[in-house]
Amino acid sequence: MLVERDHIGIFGKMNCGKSSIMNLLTQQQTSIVDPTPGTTADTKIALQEIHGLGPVKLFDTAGLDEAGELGSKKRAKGLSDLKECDLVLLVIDPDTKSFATEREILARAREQDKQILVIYNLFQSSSGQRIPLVEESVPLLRFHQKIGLAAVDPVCRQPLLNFIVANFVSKNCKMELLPFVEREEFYILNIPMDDETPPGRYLRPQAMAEEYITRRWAYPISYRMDLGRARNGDAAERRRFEAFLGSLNRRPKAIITDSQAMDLMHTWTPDDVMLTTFSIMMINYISRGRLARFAEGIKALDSLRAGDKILIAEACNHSRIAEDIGTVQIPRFMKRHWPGVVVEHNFGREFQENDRLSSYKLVIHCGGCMISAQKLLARIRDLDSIGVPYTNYGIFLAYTQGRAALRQVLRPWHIDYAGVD
Ligand SMILES: Nc1nc2c(ncn2[C@@H]2O[C@H](COP(=O)(O)OP(=O)(O)OP(=O)(O)O)[C@@H](O)[C@H]2O)c(=O)[nH]1
Ligand code: SF4
Ligand SMILES: [Mg+2]
Repeated sequence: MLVERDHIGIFGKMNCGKSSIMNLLTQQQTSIVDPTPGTTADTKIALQEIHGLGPVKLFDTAGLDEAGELGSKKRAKGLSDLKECDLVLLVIDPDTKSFATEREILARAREQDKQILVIYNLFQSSSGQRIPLVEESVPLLRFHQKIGLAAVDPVCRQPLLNFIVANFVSKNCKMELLPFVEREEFYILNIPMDDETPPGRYLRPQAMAEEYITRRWAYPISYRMDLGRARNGDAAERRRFEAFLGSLNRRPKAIITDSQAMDLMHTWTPDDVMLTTFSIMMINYISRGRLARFAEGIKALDSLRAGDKILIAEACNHSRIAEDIGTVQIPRFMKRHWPGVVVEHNFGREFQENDRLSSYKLVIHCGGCMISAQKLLARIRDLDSIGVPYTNYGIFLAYTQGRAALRQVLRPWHIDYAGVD
């Protein structure tokens, strides 16, 4: 497997201790450390192997608050480096007065869906007491994990490394799209097509599943279900499916279905064949293996009361079709089962700026088929930090078919859904 270097950038004001953090991480005098503000001019780069993370490229940047012409050149360089980073280490000296620079770094890094960890550099042991005041002045800081340490003290190296390893999701964390796939076994991809299905290509999750299964020397078989006929109770449509299964000389290991066909597939799938959905596969993949958290989130539905609010969040502004999941199917289901619950929507990027996030009892996130892991993880981190549960469309659509259906689609992932019956 190609191992990519994670880019870790150290950002902050002049003299907050960025270069000291660089030297702490590299265990040598990589950068010049000096009390003169603006000591680091050009970004200093170090290539390093971090135990538990693998190879990383460290960027020690100039303070972004320097005035004057040289200052603005340093700033432009720093901001361009920020774009390249996977992880932003925001170094803060809590004893300083203004936090405009920190506010700006945070806003830009969040805007770019960067992972962010906050390092309070405690010049004196009492400086830690000021952290709540800093957080009051820059409320977005509360969304990010933090550590307090003294950058010039070598004993702080291990706690800092532990902190980074525990909180940073590396690009190199190996993710299997369908971990249950076995060599030389059959896997059925159930792809209902309708008039709006674009010709010429499969949707991204379908194409990814097909490629993944093939690459593992297993056999993907596409099946086109006629949803309309099947829902109208046309017995011939079910017989066609059974005949198709019967024509294989052995049982398929699993069926991966479009979530929209869950109402049929959860009863049509034989007991000895596993069932899951493309949407569940994708959310697990893009969230870097956090499917269990999304499955856990759906339980919040069980304790909803009239007046509670839930948020339907979609990551992009895709064109909406008549039976759109977010605007039609979920609100209709909610109205039927929880008539007093308020359903709100959040489309596009502004989710990150939604300052009412903590008022929701549950966030139902879209399939996430078109967004990056960074973007989804940024959203998840925000919700985790304020304790708001979340689930996604795939899990929700399985849930609407009953708890047995939900258990069925989670089983291939070894998630034992023990919902309240
Ligand atoms: N006592 C104490 N001094 C520190 C600590 N961290 C940094 N310093 C001192 O603060 C000064 C600035 O540290 P640097 O690491 O150079 O800070 P910087 O953020 O890289 O500064 P610029 O490159 O100028 O932006 C140096 O004199 C360091 O020795 C700390 O935790 N405790
Ligand atoms: S499910 Fe995919 S297309 Fe729909 S809003 Fe989310 S990312 Fe966009
Ligand atoms: Mg420096």
